[in-house]
Amino acid sequence: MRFYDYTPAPSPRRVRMFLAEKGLEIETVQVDLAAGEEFREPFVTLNPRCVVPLLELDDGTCIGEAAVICRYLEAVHPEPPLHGTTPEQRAVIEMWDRAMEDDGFRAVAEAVRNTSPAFADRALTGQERYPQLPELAARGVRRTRQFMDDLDTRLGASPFVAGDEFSIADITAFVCVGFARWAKVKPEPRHANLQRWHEVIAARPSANA
Ligand SMILES: N[C@@H](CCC(=O)N[C@@H](CS)C(=O)NCC(=O)O)C(=O)O
Repeated sequence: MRFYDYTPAPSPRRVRMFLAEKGLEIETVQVDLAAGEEFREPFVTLNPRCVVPLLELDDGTCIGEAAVICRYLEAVHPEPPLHGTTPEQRAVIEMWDRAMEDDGFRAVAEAVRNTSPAFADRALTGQERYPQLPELAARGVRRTRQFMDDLDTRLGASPFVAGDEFSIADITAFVCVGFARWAKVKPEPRHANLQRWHEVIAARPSANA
């Protein structure tokens, strides 16, 4: 099994945190996104969508998408469970994990990719060139602020994102809060619930992954 990573990028960090929580160490290959290696061989053949993370299994099967890679790793290494153990827990955790990705990751990406000179004409991932749209950047910042507000509200009702236990949804949310700094959005002092939760997650060894 081989993990294709790029240390500064947020999406593979979700997988790194997940691996650390599971106590797993696997062969890791850095794909230098700053140098455009995602568009070149050998990576482009492994993943024509040109994004990391990617997990290559021993039989050559390639699995993309951070959430799906984590789901696979959970299936082959169930302990400790990070996706719940009962059908109800699994559904609730999956629901929150998707919400963190849709409302958080996509919002920050919308802001960053439509602003940063590093993404000029690359407002979306992949080989097709898309121009940056300033209105989308502004909307992304607004959505990211809303994400922080909603996360704070949720964490006022629940110790962890998906309930009483730490789960994959906390990993996704935690990495997203860090990613939001790229859009110059940070938790505000008024986000007391979010701040409390953030300190708890940051104290876990996996937070350094
Ligand atoms: N939905 C994908 C997103 C993957 C993604 O956007 N990865 C970024 C790094 S965070 C990437 O590889 N970008 C390459 C590029 O911008 O060309 C996932 O969750 O894995």
